[in-house]
Amino acid sequence: MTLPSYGRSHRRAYLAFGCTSLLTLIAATNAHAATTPPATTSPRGGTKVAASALETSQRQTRPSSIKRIAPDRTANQSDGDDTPVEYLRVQGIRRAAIHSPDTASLLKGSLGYTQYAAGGVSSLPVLNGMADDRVATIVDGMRIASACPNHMNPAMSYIDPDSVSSAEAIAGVTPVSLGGDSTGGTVKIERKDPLFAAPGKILVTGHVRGDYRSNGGGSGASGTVTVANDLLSLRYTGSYSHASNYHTGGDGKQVRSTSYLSFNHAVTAGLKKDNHLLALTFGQQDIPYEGFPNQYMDMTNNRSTFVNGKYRGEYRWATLDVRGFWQRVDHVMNMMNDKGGHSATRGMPMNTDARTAGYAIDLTVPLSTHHNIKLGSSYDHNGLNDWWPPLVGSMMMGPGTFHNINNGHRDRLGHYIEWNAQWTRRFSTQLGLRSDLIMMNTGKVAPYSWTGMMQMADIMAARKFNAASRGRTDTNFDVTSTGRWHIRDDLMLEGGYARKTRSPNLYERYAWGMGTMATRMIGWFGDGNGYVGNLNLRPEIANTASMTLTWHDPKGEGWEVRLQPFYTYTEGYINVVRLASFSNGLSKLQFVNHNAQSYGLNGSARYRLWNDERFGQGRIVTSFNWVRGQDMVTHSGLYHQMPANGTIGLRETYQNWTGRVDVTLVKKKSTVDWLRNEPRTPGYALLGLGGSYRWRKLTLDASIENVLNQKYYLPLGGLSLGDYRQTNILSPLAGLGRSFNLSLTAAF
Ligand SMILES: [Cu+2]
Repeated sequence: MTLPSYGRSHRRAYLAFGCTSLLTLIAATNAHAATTPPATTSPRGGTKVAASALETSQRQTRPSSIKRIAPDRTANQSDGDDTPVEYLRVQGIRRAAIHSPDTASLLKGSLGYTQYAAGGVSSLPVLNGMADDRVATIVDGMRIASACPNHMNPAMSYIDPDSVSSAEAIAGVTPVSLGGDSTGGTVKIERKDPLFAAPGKILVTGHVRGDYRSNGGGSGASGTVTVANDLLSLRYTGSYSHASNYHTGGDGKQVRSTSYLSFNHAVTAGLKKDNHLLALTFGQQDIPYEGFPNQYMDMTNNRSTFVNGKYRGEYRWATLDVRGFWQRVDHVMNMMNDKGGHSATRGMPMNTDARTAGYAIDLTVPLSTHHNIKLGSSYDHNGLNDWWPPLVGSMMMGPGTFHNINNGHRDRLGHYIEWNAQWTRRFSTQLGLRSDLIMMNTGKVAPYSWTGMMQMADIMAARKFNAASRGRTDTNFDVTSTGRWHIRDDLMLEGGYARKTRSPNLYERYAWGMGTMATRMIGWFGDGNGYVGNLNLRPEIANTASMTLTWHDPKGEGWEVRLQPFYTYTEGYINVVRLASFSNGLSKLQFVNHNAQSYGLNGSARYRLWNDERFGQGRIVTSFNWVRGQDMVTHSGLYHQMPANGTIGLRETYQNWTGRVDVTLVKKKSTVDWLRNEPRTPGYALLGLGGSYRWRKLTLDASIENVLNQKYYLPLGGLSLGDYRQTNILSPLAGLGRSFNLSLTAAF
């Protein structure tokens, strides 16, 4: 459901296609600035949450002041734009109202989007019930796979929210240009582009921000500074965030293994000449520790270094985007104190290192005023080693090293062609074809010992695995076809079909251990079960039909109602079968292909209540999501399906003040995946209050989360394994109790 909005001129028409976020770059190349459509133009059906309004700042040559943008919609947003601008947006700075240091939380409120709990800065995306690897997560052009058997370091954990210029989640029927090798949709996060000064001037700009959250004593700080002339730009961005364990509502119990500490640094150099822009970012992230409340392990160190380059050129006949990147991740897991701690003889060391490198080339060629073609080629190499050093004196974990993935790699070569056509002023179509070649292999593995009686299950499994042929090549084809019809001035219908394919990840194919302990170390589901890979897995193919009906105020921004039903039939959905039961009632599971279906309905509505001089502007905003998923073989519910839920919010803007009241309602989770022993969780309602005040270049935001201090359990949170270790009680993971949050931002 993602057709671009069309501008009025030819120039606009073709520029608006597809690559929305990159429009910020064109804006920076002044030759075409005058004809550039608004950067906030967003593909329909997806929801783009602009974490900042940098786009606007780039069109101005003096981006140093904080400026309020009309809260409903910016005046220059195009007719069909669907961006729900629910909070005050501040230039170049993340929305003051977002207090979470987790980038995945920027997408909250997008149609069909939820996230499931992991570490404090590492939650995982879910779109229309499709989670994690099923969602193509592209961070600043980099498609990064989690380098961990528990997916502790997913793509969005590598960028802090303050560095983000736009975050976009598009469920289901996504354009082929936005990534193959996924079935659930795309999450696209863009880093802020370099800023340049007006000719003959020097620009020095930036901001600092401080954050405090009372629950868990969370704190954070971030800052950025840019020095630029009209040709060169240099920017440094740094951030840190920290929290201790948080407490639940009600009885205020501590939720163990929820503390973390994280540091991010990035330097971006930009070069702009005429219609060409080059940006090079070098960054490093350090997470010295991060607890995972629903895993047996914690992250005891994660260090990532990356280089990411992008070039955008505007030519008479086409627009060219080229990206290249390299990333190295060194990841260490063990048990933090809540889980018993670690030393030379205690805990369980597990190491992973990954190297990712890739490129992406996109070429947009206008054929006529009403047609354009987009062509693309991309390649990612992902190399992975996963080994578990021995524990001194342990019979179970020694005397050798356990090689879980030995020199594994997963390479992806993708090509696509996308045709956009504007048939009449009110009707446009998009047709896309894509092929992805996925090549995977891994070397021979080894258990802790080839002779120990305690490791017999793993010894047998390793022998079998080493004897098997392990190289796999998948040839995947995707198709997307969508249409968008503006039936009347106040009514728009978009609809389409997509066939999307995802190949298994390295662990789904190559996790080979069969011993209880080894299998429990595998799994990114937070469910406490053990997982075994399957060399015979096929790619899963999702067929999705979806439409979006938008009924909106024909003249202005007074109101809008959107409804989005969808249906997906997945051939060979990668699900599980039970191999055995553990003594605590949890299961040893193996990945298998089963057909599955999911369907649901997303909706949102907003209405302007008042808009005048005396009372400012007041609005009511609501959203609703419902999804069901079923395994057609076992007839179990699919895992990680959020129960019906909705939000109702009230927003008030008066001069420099904004206020907000939010109620979140979540129904009890009664449809569960019994194969994975998914817990049922009761329904709940949460109240949130917040307000911001702007004074010159300062913005202060204060809010209270979970005002009534309700105790509730996260429907997608899995089991509270950090607590289990101490209490021997298996319970669902509880959510955050009341928290007073404060942030102060100063721009210069
Ligand atoms: Cu890990």
